[in-house]
Amino acid sequence: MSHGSAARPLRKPFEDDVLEGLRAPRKHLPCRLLYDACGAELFEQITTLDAYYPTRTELSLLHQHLSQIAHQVGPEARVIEPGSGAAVKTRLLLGALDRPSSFVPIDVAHDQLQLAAARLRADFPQIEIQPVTADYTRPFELPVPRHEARRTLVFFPGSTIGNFEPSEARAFLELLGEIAGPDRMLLLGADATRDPALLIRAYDDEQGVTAAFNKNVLAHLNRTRGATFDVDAFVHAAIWNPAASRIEMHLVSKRRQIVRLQGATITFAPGEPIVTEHCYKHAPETMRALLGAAGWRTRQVFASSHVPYRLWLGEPMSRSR
Ligand code: AVI
Repeated sequence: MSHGSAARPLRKPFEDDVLEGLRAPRKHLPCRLLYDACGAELFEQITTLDAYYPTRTELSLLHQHLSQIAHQVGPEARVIEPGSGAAVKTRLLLGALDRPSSFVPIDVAHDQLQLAAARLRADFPQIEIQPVTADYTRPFELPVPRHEARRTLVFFPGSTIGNFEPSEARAFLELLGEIAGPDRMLLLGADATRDPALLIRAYDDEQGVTAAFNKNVLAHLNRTRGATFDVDAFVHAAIWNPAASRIEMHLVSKRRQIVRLQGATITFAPGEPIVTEHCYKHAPETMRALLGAAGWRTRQVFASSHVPYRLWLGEPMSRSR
């Protein structure tokens, strides 16, 4: 049984990249800053919005295809989920699989993770629930399970793979393969939508929830690092970049202003943006190639008939069928 650890961080240490990003010619912040407790709550709200199609599309795909997925995964699998959050979709998965042996939710938000784990233990008493508090892009250890599993299924839903830069995405998928061991499978959600109107509606919703989610980054830096951002002096913008096939989340400075952070002074020109997140939209051929480069063969793809959102079921390159 493999219970490996991620040996190398995919992203820079937290301290390095905040100031470095704000001093760069194209100002940017690491997207993980979006997900403090307040940001995580706002993101949960986003997932319930009518305009934010990925969550409901993925849920409907899971409902439609879970029995087939469960059949392919087989009995007594261990499931690991990086960035599990409230683990809503996992419940569906665990309920559909044939006697899963254990579930390893991995998340930085310790309290939310423990709460989700307690709820899962109550609802699935026969499954060993082994939460791991960790930033899954950094080195972490997988716990040793009580019972040997027949296979490890990595569950990475929500199109979170789109928030990785392409080289990071490849390294991350490769790492998941190493951690999960030779008898592994992957169930991944990915979005390929390229319709600007649909995208802008989803990433700049009328209710302003995404705007609040984005602006929370500045409040977060004020709270945790003594930064002096005037949050109301920035506006949220979602920009579709067709050449890079990504939505870019921007915070645009309304005026010339100076912000202090960790002894440094950052100057903003009127209209100057800070890029806070990239949301890549992977065309199917791009995703297939990305998975292949990371050592995963595509075993099956489940596509929505409404929007170009897909669930990808992967297996090791070398596995014979
Ligand atoms: C978490 N992630 C998959 C979301 C996305 O769609 O890329 C983050 C998000 N950003 C703005 N809205 C949602």
